[in-house]
Amino acid sequence: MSLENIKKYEFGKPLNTGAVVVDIPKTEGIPTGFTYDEGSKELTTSLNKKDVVYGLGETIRGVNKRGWLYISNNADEPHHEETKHGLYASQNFLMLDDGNRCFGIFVDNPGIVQFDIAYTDADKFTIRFEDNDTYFYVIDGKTPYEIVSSFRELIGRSYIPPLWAFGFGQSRWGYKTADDVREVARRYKELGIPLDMIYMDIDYMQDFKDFTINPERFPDFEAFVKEMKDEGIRLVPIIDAGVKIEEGYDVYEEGVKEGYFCKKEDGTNLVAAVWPGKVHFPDFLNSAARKWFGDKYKLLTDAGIEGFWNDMNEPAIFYTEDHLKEVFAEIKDYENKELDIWGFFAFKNLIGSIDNNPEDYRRFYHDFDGVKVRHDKVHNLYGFYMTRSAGEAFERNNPDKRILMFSRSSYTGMHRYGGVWTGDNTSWWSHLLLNIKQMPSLSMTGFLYSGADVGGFGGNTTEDLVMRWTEFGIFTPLFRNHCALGGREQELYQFGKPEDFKNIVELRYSLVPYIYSEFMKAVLNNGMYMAPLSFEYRDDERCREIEDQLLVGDSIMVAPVYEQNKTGRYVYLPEKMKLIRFRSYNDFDEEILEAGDHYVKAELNEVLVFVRPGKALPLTKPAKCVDDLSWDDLSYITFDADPESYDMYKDDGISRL
Ligand code: MIG
Repeated sequence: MSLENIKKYEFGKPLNTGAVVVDIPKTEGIPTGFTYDEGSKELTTSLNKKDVVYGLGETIRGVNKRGWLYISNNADEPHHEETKHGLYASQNFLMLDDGNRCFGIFVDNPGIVQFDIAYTDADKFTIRFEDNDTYFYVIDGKTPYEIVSSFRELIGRSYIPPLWAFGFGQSRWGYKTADDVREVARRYKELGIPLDMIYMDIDYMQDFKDFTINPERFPDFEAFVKEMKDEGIRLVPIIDAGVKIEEGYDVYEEGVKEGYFCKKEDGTNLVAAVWPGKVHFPDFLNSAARKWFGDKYKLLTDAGIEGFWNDMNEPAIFYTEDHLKEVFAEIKDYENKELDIWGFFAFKNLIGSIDNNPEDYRRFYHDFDGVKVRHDKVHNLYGFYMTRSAGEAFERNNPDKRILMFSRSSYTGMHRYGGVWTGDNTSWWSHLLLNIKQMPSLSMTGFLYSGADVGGFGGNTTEDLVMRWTEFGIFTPLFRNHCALGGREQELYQFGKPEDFKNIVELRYSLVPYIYSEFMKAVLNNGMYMAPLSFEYRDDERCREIEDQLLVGDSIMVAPVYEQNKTGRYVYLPEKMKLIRFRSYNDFDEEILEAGDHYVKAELNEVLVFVRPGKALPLTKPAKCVDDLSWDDLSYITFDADPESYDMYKDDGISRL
C-alpha cells in the first residue's frame, strides 16, 4: 500500500484513537500552507475565493461547509437547526477545492475541535483545539475522488451490512407488544408494500435494561423472531449505552465486579441517569470491557436476531447524581427570593444545566488499555467504541454471517464496524433537504451505510412529506421510516394513498441490484456512493453550487422534490441525460434532455431519475422482501449504452468479506 500522497503531523502527545489503519511516517514541523499559534492552539490556512470546503460527515448545514463554525463534540442533539454547531458525530475529514488545486485534511483528535470555516474571517479556515494532542493528516491528490479514496484507504474499509439490510424498515418508538409489531407486519402485507425489517425501540426491554426482553409484552421471544422471519421480516432491536443499576441484573453485577464501568476520580463508578433511571456507563475504551459487553449481544443473536442499532452513545446523560445534588443545593437559594429578570435567567439556566452538561463529561475516566484518561479528552470516541464492541463480538461470535449494525454517535474509524442514522430530525421539509445534503458528506467519510429517519422523527408529519421523503429515501442505503413516541403515526399505511407508497417502495426493491452493486463498489474501491455533481463535472462551475441534486452510483443522478405543494422543480443538467419519471418500476416515461436548466414536472407520486450518457440502469421485479428478489431476470434502462456494459456486483449477500 503506498500512500505517499499523505503526510502525517503530530501535535502534543496524541493517543491512538483507532481511526487510522495505515502507519504513515511522521513529517516534522507545521503542514505547508498552515500557520500554527501555540498559545491559542489554532491551526490556520487561507481560503481562496473559489474554495469549496467539503466534509465533516454527519452534521448540519450544506455540502459546502464554508461560512460557519462547526464543532466536533458528539451530543444528544434533537434540534438539527442552523444555529447549532454539530450533531452526534465527529468525522473530522475536510477537503478544500478551488477547482484547480484540492487537498484533504484529517484531524485525528478525540476531544472537542472547532472548525471555523470562514466564520470569524471570510478568507480563513481555522482549526481550534481544546487539547492539541492531535495527529494531523494532509492528503494530496488531483481530484476530490482521488483524495477521498486515499483518505478512505488510510482509515480502512467501510462496514458491509447484509443484503437484506437494503430493504425497507419500519420503526417507531412505541411498539409496545409483539401484537403491535404483528400489526405493522400485517398492515404492510395487506397492502402488498415490501418490508424487510421492523425495528424494536426501548419498549421491548424490561425496564429499559439492555439485553433483556419484557416477558409479558414479548412472550417466547425466540418463537416470535422466527414467526416474523418466516414472514420475511427481521426484527432489529435497539441497544442503549447506559446499564441500569439494579441488584440482581447480571449486566450490572458483572460490570461492577469486573470493574468495567467508567469511574470518577475517587475510583467509584459514575452514576448517571438515562432511560432506565440510574445507570453506569461501560468503559468501551477498555478492551476487556469491550469484549464483555460485545458478547452480550449474543443473547439476542442466539434468539435469531441479525441486526441492531446502538443509541444514546454520545453518551447522552439526563443527569448525574453529583450534579443533581448541586442543583438541589443551589435551588434552595431561589426559593424565597423574588426573581428579577436576571435571577429568572440564572434560575432557568440552573434547571437547564441538568442534562448533557459539559461539566458532567469531566467527572469520569476511562481505562484506555492502561492509560487513565478523563472522558472529555476522548469524548467523541464513545459511540465508536460501543459499536466496535458489538462489531468485534459479531466477528467472534457470528463468523459466518454479516450482522446489521448502525449507531447514532460516531467517530472516524467506526465506519469499519457499522453505519449511522442521522438521529432525531423533525418532520420538516427543511430536514428532508438536510438529509439530501448530509448524504454525500457521509459517503466521503466512509459512512456508506447511512440514512435518516424518513418522514421525520420529531413533530407531526404529513402524507406529502412522508411521500417526498420516501422518494428520496429509496436511494439511501439505510432506508427506514421512524417516528418518536407521541408523534403522528407515519407508517405508510396510515395515509390515504397507500398505492402510491407501494409503487415508490417497490421501485426501491427494483433498484436493489443497482443500489447494492454501487454500494459495494464504493466500499471495495473506496469510492463515493452518493456524490456531489462537482466531483464528477470538474469543469462546470455551476455544479460547484448544486447541493440538491446528487449522483447515486455511476449511472444516475437524482433530483428530489423537497418542498411542499410543488409538482415539479428546476434541475440543472451538466450534460445531456435521459430523464426517467417513475410512477412505479414499470410505469414511467422517458425523455432526453439537453444540458442546461430545465423545469421538470414531478407530481407527488413521481420520482425523477436521470440516466447519464453511456450508462445503464438495471431493474429487477419487486418482491415482498430482498431475499425474494431475482438477480437474473433484469431489465435495463439505458442511454446510449449496452446493458451488458453495466458492471454488476453480486455476492451471496450474507457471507463476510
Ligand atoms: O431519548 O429510544 O435517536 O431514534 O426512538 C430518546 C427512543 C431515545 C433516541 C433515538 C430515537 C429513539 C429514542 N431515543
